[in-house]
Amino acid sequence: MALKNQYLADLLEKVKQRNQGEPEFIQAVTEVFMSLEPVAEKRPDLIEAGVFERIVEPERQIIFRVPWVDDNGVTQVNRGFRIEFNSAIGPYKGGLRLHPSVYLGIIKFLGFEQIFKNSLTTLPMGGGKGGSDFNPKGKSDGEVMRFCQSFMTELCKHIGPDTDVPAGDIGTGAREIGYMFGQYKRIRNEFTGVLTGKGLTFGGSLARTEATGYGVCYFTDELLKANGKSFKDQTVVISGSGNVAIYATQKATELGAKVVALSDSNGYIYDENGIDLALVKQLKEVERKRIKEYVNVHPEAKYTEGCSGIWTIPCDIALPCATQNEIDENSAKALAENGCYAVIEGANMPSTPEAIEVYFANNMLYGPAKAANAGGVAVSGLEMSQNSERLSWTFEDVDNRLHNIMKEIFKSCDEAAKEYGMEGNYMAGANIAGFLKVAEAMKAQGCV
Ligand code: NDP
Ligand code: 2IT
Repeated sequence: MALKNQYLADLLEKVKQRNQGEPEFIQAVTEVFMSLEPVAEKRPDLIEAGVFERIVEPERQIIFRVPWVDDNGVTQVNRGFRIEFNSAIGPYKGGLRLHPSVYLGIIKFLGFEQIFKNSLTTLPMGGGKGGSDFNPKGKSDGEVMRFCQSFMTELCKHIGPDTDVPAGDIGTGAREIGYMFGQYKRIRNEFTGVLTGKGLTFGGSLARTEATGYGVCYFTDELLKANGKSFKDQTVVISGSGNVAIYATQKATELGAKVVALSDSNGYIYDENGIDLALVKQLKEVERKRIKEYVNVHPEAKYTEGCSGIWTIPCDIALPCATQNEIDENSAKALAENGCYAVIEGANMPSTPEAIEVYFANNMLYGPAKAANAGGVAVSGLEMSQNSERLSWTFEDVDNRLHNIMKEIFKSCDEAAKEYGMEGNYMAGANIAGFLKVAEAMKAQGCV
């Protein structure tokens, strides 16, 4: 599909020229521009103010060396990133990804998506993202700590509670955030809410751990209800078995669905009786083991090597919660052929553009990541509020606020899609609603 709006088509060409070798970033910008065509037609003032040009260029990109010593006394060197993409509506906010596949293009796509996601949350947060090509898998706690300390030794010069507030993402959980917080506090001599996803004994928010997965299900629930359906008695396939997948499984089950599959980067399990989540939590959160260990306890379940086969399991609803581009055209076709009618994204950009075309061609319900998975960063925003007032709210209070935010996000996507003549296209709705708030702020603040 090509852009029809000449202004956006020319600008996309420039973006491609300027960001060569970063296909994930180009993919994210292309999708947003496709949705923004009617906005560009209707709002020449935003073109005049240079908003489109400015929004695709990060405000600041920080790339740094992260040296650390492994358990054998050998020096290792990783590359650290923090992309401070857009601060029009609040301090930069977004997670830190620790995964060997991390390079500039991944962090830029994530940072770009974060601008619109954070805008949709209704909270005052700009867009940022960071991380490193460090692989925490197979490392000792000591190695992870030394890496995190070295990473923060540089990062602490650039962040702060009113400037830039990182959090978790793939490979960065409570352990890593704890080590990073400790190092920030030590170097800056400040106890502040500079990171979110902190431990509950040092400023973390109740329900942050659950927030992204729960939020995905609250959003899905709204989307299903608006289309005359519900989670009740539906068969659900969820990819991944990390933070987002685990709590999406929990909430989908609470809402009456049966989750039959989970995966990791090696393979997937299929349990027709419904996933035993207590076991998955033990394997993944406590023991840091592979998902295939599940069948040792449940021999009636089946483990298959390789990730993409999970999308051939018949289901009503699919919630991709692992990583980018995990559903390609063929996987999307397999989902459609086997009766799946809704795909709602827990991971960031898990569907390729071709997969999204398959969803639309088959009239499937499609909930885009930047709306559906915004619950994590929304509760991060609530953690910042609690840190500012030096109070902590109850689980119920945070969870209720999260639920209301997810309802609001669905409403904004739905209404923006309708207003721009694309009813039911929540991808366009999310992009338009997320963009407009940031665009108005950028215009009002002048050419900065
Ligand atoms: P975790 O590190 O907790 O879990 C990631 C899961 O995805 C693991 O099961 C992992 O398997 C799998 N995975 C990661 N990379 C790949 C890959 N290249 N191929 C196949 N499987 C892979 O991360 P989260 O659950 O936090 O994040 C999952 C997704 O959700 C990401 O896209 C993230 O950006 C997004 N997200 C996270 C939020 C949060 O609050 N944590 C908020 C919003 C979005 P393995 O263990 O084998 O690597
Ligand atoms: O992709 C995301 O929204 C996150 N990884 C969460 C970011 C945050 O600041 O909580």
